[in-house]
Amino acid sequence: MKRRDFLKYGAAGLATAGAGLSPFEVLAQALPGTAEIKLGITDVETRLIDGDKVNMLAFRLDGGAGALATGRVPGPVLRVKEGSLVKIIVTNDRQETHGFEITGIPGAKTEIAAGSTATIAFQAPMAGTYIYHDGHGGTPLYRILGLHGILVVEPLNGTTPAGSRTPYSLDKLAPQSYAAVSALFDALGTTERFQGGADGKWMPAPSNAEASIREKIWICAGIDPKFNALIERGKQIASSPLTANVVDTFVPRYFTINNRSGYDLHADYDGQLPVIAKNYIGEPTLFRIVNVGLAHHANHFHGNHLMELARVDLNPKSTTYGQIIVPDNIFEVDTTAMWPMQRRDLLLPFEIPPDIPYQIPVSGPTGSQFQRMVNKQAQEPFPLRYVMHCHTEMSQTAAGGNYPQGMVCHWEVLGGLGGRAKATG
Ligand SMILES: [Cu+2]
Repeated sequence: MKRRDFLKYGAAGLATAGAGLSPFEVLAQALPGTAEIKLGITDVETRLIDGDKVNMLAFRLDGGAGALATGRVPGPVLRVKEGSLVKIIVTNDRQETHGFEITGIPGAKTEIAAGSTATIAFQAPMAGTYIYHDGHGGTPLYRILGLHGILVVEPLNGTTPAGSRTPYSLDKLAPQSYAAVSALFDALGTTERFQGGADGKWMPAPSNAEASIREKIWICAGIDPKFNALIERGKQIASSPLTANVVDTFVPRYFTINNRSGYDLHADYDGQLPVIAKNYIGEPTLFRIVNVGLAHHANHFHGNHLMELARVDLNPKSTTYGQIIVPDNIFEVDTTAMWPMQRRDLLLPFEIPPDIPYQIPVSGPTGSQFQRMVNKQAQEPFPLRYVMHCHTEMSQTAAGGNYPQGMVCHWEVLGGLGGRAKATG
């Protein structure tokens, strides 16, 4: 780490630096853990939904496998523990200067000259969802060309007194938010609405995985090919009237989630960041959704309401501007507003969809009752597929107007309550 970077990071509380130890090592000794991540900035070719190909800028992960090693849009999902010391080393393979910063973590920002390497170090803040991206020159140019990804900060103490896992450090939340989050996650698996017992609890993704069946990452964006045409391998992106005024000249013709549109989202292939949630009733699933594009989106999930767990305060006049807000009143929503650079965590409960009729009398915990979608007793054939589409109508299109090929996909109920045990047992 450059000394300059360390000073930028802030040396408060580090006055006791021991002889022979770098500031990084001293800080590392005082924290619960360290993480060192090596990224590269490169370019890749991407095939769009209509078969057209465009060049994109991409992050690659040193030590990653497959597409992550050579470069992928979005960049690798990085997972670190709250409070740990994180060191990110970025090598710029390109011919122009790039930047690297993490939205929501002040000071986590650097510049990387063509062909060189730079490092940022920071203490991982409050658990939640963060965006890393290239905001070089204060424009979104390189971000929309592909240089974006998610940093997930995992909680140090995310377990409620009753033993339910949550995505947040409960002791860092205000008392009302603590109560609301614990009440929801404790209710999972234990009530008539949220059934499933121990299997009905939320489970975080493993720390060494980008995502999991119970934790999805969705990165919303848009592509305007006239900007992608500026990228040539081995050549510098030249300044032009286009690059000088990105926001006014960017006209998205493709709308993407994890860099794919429409039909290309119906299944996940090797090397892609998974999109589609496929679970059984009683298997709540967390969605970390961000918008790195320049258009507003309003993602609507059919079939279940989602519990809105966290968002970023985007009001510049607010005292909590830029911070993650875990509300003290968790709203149920079916459509979630995603302004540019918004980040939201939402829980899709995988509860019995309300459009499935009550039919089968069973004896339940409170005596005889009607229960729907018990495994193998469903009134509907599985899998049930429910639409997810963006209510900003324009963004359901791709290739300049093909509907429905933009920000449109689905989520899937594989089977009824207890179905996974039966399917695997
Ligand atoms: Cu809708």
